[in-house]
Amino acid sequence: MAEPVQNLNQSNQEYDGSQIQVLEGLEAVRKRPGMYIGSTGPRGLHHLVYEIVDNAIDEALAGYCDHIEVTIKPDNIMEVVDNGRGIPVGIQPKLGIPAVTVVFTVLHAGGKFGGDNSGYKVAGGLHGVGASVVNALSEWLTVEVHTEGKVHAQRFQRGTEDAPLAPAGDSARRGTVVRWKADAEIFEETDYDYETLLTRLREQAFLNAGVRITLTDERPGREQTISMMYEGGIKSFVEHIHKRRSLTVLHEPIVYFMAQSGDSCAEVALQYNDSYNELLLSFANNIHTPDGGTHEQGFKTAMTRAFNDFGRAKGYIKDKDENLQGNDVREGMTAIISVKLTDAQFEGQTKAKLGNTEMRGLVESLVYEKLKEYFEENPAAAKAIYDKALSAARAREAAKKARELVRRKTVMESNRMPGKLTDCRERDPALTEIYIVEGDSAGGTAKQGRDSNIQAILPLWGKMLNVEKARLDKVYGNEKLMPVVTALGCGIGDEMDLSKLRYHKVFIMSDADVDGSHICTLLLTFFFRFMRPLLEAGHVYVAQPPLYKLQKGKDVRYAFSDEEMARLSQEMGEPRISRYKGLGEMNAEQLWETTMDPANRVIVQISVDDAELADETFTILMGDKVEPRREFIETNAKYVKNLDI
Ligand code: 1YM
Repeated sequence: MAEPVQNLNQSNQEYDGSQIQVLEGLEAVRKRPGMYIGSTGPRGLHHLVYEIVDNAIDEALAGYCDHIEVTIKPDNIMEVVDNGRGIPVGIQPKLGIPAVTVVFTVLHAGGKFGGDNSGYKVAGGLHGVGASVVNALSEWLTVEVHTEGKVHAQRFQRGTEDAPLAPAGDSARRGTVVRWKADAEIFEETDYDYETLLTRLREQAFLNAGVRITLTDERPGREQTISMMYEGGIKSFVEHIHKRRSLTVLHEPIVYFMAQSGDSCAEVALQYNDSYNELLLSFANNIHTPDGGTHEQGFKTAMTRAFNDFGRAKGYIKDKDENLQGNDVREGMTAIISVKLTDAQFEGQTKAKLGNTEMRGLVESLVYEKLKEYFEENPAAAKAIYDKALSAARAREAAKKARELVRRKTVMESNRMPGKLTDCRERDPALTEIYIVEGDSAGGTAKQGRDSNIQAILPLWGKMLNVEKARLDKVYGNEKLMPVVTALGCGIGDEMDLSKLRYHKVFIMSDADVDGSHICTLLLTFFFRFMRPLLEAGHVYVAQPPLYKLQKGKDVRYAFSDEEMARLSQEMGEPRISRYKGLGEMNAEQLWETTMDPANRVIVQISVDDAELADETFTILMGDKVEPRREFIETNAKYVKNLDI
C-alpha cells in the first residue's frame, strides 16, 4: 500500500500542482489561525485536542472504536490514541496520495471525501476537517496508523511533511495514534489545563454511552489519570451535574426518553432540583449547541403543552387558573437533549444553533407523549414537579405586580436616576462608561478621579441580596440592586431591552481583597441570572486596581500581581513598596492613572462563553451548602478575584 507513495516526494514534477495547493491551504491557517480555531489563546490551544478527539469519537459513533486515550506528555506534547479502524492509508484517487496524508494536509479534507470512503457520513458535519488545522498549527505532528498487522507513520512540521507516509514495523493492534506539539510561534501559551480537558472529555463520555475515555497527565509533578465510561449516558450526565453542584433533587427516577426515526435519533434526560435555575444543555452530533435550535424549540413547546394538558386533566391546574408558561415549567430543571442526524445544519454566526427542521417535530412528539406517560407512571414525582412549576407561576405573578409598582413609581418620579449616581456629560451610550463601586469612600475618590465627560460613577451601599436564592420579585424590591438596574436603564429579565442600555462599558470596581471579590461575585451573579444579554454582548468588565505601589525617589510604579511586584522591585532596586488594601487608599489621581484611564488601565472583559461553568461557579459560591463552597475557594483561591467566567 505504501509503494506508490515513494513516487510522491516534492521533487516529482507531476505532483507539483496539488502540492502547491496543499501548502497554500495550510499557510492560510497559519496566517489567520483565529478563523479556524477561534483564538490563539488557551481556548484555541485546547481546541486542537477537541479536533483530534472528535475524529476518534466519530469512529466510535460509527461503531468501530470503544476506547480513546488522551495523554498530556511532558513538555506539553499531546497524544490521542483510539482503537478504531485506523485512518485509511490507501491512495486517495483524486490527489494520488494516501488518504491519511490528505486528512492531515488538505484543508477541509474532512473525510470522508465521498466515493468509496463515504459509507459512514460525517457525524458532526465538520468532523475530520480539523486534523489539517491542528497539523498546520503544530511545531511538529506525527500520525501512526495500526492496521492489518502493520504500522504506517508520517511526520510533519508546521503542516509540511518531513517525508511521505512509510511503513514503520509490525503491530498487533488496530487504531490511530496522533501526537503533536502546539506551535509556540502561534499560541500565546502552550500549557494545557487538565481540568478544561477533563470537563470536555467527560461531556463526550456522557454523550457516547459505553465509550471509554481516558485522560492522563504525565507532566512532572502533575501526574494523574482518570478513566470515564458511562453506561447511563445522558442520564448519568444529569446525575453528575446535580451531584457536582450539591443540588437537592425533587424526584426519582430521572426522566429519560429516546426516539429513532430513519437515520435520526433524539434522546432527552431531565430532572428537577430545588433551585430556581434552568440548565438546558443541547447537543447535535455531540456538538454543543449553546444557541439552541430546532431540537430545543421542539423540547420547550412539548414541555409547556404536556404540563398544561396533563395538569388540567389531573386537576393540578384548576379551570380558573392561568396556563403555566415555559419559564414556570423549566424552573429548577436540568435537562440534556442529544440528537444525532445525518447532514446536521449548524446556523448562526458561531454555528452553535441547529437548523434541521425535522428535529423540531421529532423531539416535540417524543417529549409530549413520553412526559405524560412518565407523569402517569410516577404520580409522586408528578406531584413534586407540579408543586414546583405552580410555585414558579405564583412567583411570576408576584414579580409582575412588583414590577408594575416600580414602574408606576418611576413614572411618578419622572424617570429620576438614582440619587447616588454621578452621571457623565456625554449622552451617546456607545462612548460612555459606568463604574459601579462598592462603598461611599471609594465612590468619592472615583468621582474626583474620573473623566467626567464619559465616565459615570455609581457607589453601592447597603446589604447585598443573595441573588442565588432570589427570584425576580425580590430583586425588584432590593435597595442595593435597583439603583444598578435604574442606572443601566435597560430593564431586567424577560423585559430587557439592550438598546436602552445607557453605558456600553459597565465596570465593576472593587477592592482587591475577599470582601471586594465577594461584591464582584454577587454583581456578576446578578448579571448572569437577570441580565445575561449584557454579558453576552460583552458590556461587562472588571476593573483591575493595582496591588502594590513601588516608589524610588520620584520613580513611581504600580504592580498588578505578586510576580510583577517582584520583577519591578528587582528592576528598581530596593524601592519603597506599599500594598494597597483597598481602593480608598489611593488618591483620585492614582486611581485615574492606574485603574480608570482608558489609555493605561488593565481591564478584564467578562464573557459568558462558558455559561455552564459560570453557572456552576456562582452556584457553588452562593449556594447554601458550605462544604462545596469551601472546597471550591480552596482549589480556586487564586482565580476567585478574576472570576474569569
Ligand atoms: C486519534 C484520532 O482520527 N481516528 C480515525 C479517523 C478516521 C477513521 C478511523 C476512518 C474513517 C473512515 C474509514 C470513514 C478518519 N478517516 C478519514 C478519511 N483518531 C482518528 N479512525 N476508515 C477509517 O469515515 O469512512 C477521516 S477521519 F477521510 F480518511 F476517511
